[in-house]
Amino acid sequence: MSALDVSAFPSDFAWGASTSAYQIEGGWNMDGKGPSTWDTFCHAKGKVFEDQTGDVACNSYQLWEEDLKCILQLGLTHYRLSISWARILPDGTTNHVNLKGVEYYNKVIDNLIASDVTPMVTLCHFDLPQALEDCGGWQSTDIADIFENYARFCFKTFGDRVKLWITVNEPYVYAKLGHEDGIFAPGIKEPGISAYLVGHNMLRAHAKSWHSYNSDFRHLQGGQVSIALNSDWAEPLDPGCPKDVAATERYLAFSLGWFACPVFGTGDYPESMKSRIEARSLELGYNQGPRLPRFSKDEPSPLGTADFFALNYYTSRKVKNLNGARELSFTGDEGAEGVTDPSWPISGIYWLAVVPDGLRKLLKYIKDTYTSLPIYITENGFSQSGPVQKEDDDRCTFYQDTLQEVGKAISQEGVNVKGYFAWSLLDNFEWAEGFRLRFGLFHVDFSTPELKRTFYRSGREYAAVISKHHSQTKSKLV
Ligand code: PNW
Repeated sequence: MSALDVSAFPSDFAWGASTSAYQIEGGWNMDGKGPSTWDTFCHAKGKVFEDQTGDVACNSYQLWEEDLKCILQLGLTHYRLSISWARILPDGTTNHVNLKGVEYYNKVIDNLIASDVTPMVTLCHFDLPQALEDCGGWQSTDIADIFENYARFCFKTFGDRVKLWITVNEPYVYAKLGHEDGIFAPGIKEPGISAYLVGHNMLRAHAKSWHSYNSDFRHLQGGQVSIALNSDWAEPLDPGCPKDVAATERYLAFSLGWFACPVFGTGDYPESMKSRIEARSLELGYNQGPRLPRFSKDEPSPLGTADFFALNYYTSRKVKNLNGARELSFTGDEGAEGVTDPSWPISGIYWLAVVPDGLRKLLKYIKDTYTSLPIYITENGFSQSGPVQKEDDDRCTFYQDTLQEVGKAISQEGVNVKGYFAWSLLDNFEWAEGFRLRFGLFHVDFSTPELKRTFYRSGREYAAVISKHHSQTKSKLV
């Protein structure tokens, strides 16, 4: 990454790395933690690669000090972590607080701040308390108020020190992979129905929490709250084919637009989503009410409920029109299929085509379509599978090319990018793929109980980028 021109990045640019609780913490039943949907999902056989689990993962619950060393070696200005909801509220409600869990996050947050690292904290990164799943989980209307209570508890407990909050991570992924495809926890397969309901309740939960923060905490704490949205960049497979062009618009509407339009656009779902889903319900004779729920006038609107845009970007797609699906399904409603371009290298896993300039295009699209608010890239990364390569030149090239595109988005497209968080600080439990995919800037040796962390070359080079930017900024000040 030494060739990277860092002059495009503003002096207060946030250089970060991200993790999530279930993927790194382990200690799945330690010190009073309640189980989450991912504990349940992994303990059922046949769901995850080789039936691996996050029971121990990187054991960050006990080895936090080792993670902190990694953060300091990288010279990060920011670190994004998530709170395990069931670690602090074992049954998901504030009826019972697990003080040991609260102590753990107090230690993490205090250590970060003492080291001059700004924490960004996600409240729910896929791991819903199982007790809440047992009452309908994200499909239940009540979840929005329960989440709001949890969010208020976190604002009250940690908000004196945490100033950057993400309510929900990637509602698209948890809704679609968890309730349409059934390949993520909670493993529900109800195509064309549940994902829309789950997404809706996540938006309601997010909006209520933002409003709570805005009215009761902002004046005291002065922080910011957002929701992390994942999106591919998409272009028509055949730009000369109007059907592919329209399918591409739908592809973006059904992923980014699903959540960005209510929060940053019109306050409602994208028109194409509403009309397609309604038309297909009619066509397929579905008459049990609207599949895409409507926002109630009696609740706070989702519009404007974000203080910055949080984007998780991994890959891009060429999109072609898809028609004729005769069964209810999200993809049938979407009427679009994303494919990879043969010229794009694949990183570790089939879906992860490496397309750095897609990030620049997506950033510009967000600015032009949704908002001029600052954007944090809250996740972006490159995975390895197969034999470990500590000298991970491919990943180094990936980060250099991607950061170059972020720099161009700032200097050439005028996008207000405030920060970049690499996924991930450490190799960790990559959901249904288990430990076979490695996204870390630090390698973790999962074969020994010490779970030793050691630098990948990409980690060392990322540290050099941060320090180069830092010294350039300092010399400008002199
Ligand atoms: C994101 N897919 O999830 C998550 O926020 C991280 O927890 C995760 O480790 C990271 O991306 C890398 O995968 C995704 O299958 C998980 O398309 C799976 C998919 C997309 C995003």
